[in-house]
Amino acid sequence: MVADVPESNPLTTYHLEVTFDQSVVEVVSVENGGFLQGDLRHESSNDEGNQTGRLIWGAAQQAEGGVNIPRSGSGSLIRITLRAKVVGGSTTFVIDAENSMLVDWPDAFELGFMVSGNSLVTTVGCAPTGLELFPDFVKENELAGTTVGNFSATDADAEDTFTYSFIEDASYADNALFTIDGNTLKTAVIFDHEEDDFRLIKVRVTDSAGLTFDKEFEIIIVDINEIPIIDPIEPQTVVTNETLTFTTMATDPEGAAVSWSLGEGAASGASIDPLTGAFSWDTTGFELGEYRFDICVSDGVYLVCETITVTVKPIPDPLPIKFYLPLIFR
Ligand SMILES: [Ca+2]
Ligand SMILES: [Ca+2]
Ligand SMILES: [Ca+2]
Ligand SMILES: [Ca+2]
Repeated sequence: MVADVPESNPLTTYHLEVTFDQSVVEVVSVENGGFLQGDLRHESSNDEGNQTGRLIWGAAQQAEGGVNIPRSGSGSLIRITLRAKVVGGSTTFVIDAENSMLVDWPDAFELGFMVSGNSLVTTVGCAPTGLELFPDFVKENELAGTTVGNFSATDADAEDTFTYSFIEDASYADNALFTIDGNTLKTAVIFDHEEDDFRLIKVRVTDSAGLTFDKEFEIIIVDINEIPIIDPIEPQTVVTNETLTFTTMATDPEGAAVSWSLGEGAASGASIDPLTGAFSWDTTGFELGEYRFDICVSDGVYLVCETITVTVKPIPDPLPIKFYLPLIFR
């Protein structure tokens, strides 16, 4: 509200009582407009005004010791910041002409308050201004349908409800790897951290009035230590009294260095190089037959074993000597 004060009757202080419909708007703050440089005296708080629909405020421009400093000219007396409580409502700020007054102390005088702009306030919905997801990560290897986190919107309209949806699917192919259930983001596939350590989605929040806010999210795919994978080992055959050798291979999904060992019950004389996976077994003194070995590999956390069979077979017979005799026909 502005004051327009004549030179002949300058202003020292004012008292303002104004009513509004507290079901339509609420008062966020009331500040000195600056025309009077003094203490803004409020006789009711914002909260009280919001409950009763009546604000009672005033200000006085005085020097130390209460000496009046009247001011003439024009300027803003008070700045009231409002927030809509309903969308599409309206209320008029009505100044109580009987109780409100402008004062050049000690003589009160009547002077009309003027409202800058329109004292009729109409409310409109505000678009959402923020969109958050918490948490925003999910572990790899979790089943499809696992909850990632919940969306929440920032919106000045206290009563609004929100819907969340994927947008720009063509540019955000990873949208298809998730679903939105209410305000919850869920997985639609099993993720592999080693394939991609994050996924990019774009989401829109739409408020009750159809106003929107869009935001891109990086969903972190959290690494889980997975077991090393041993390359398939074929069943082995060795001639008795000879030494069997072969080399095993394994890969760890995290790329960890692996170490090899033989499980319990391995035949004596058998060994495997912890670093290279080179297996060796001297079968001297062992009977013919089938032997089993557990070939094990560790990534430092998980130990994985594969059972292989080794057949010790006899020394093959020497090749038969063949004679070729001429056939004589008589
Ligand atoms: Ca809104
Ligand atoms: Ca993986
Ligand atoms: Ca992993
Ligand atoms: Ca691993």
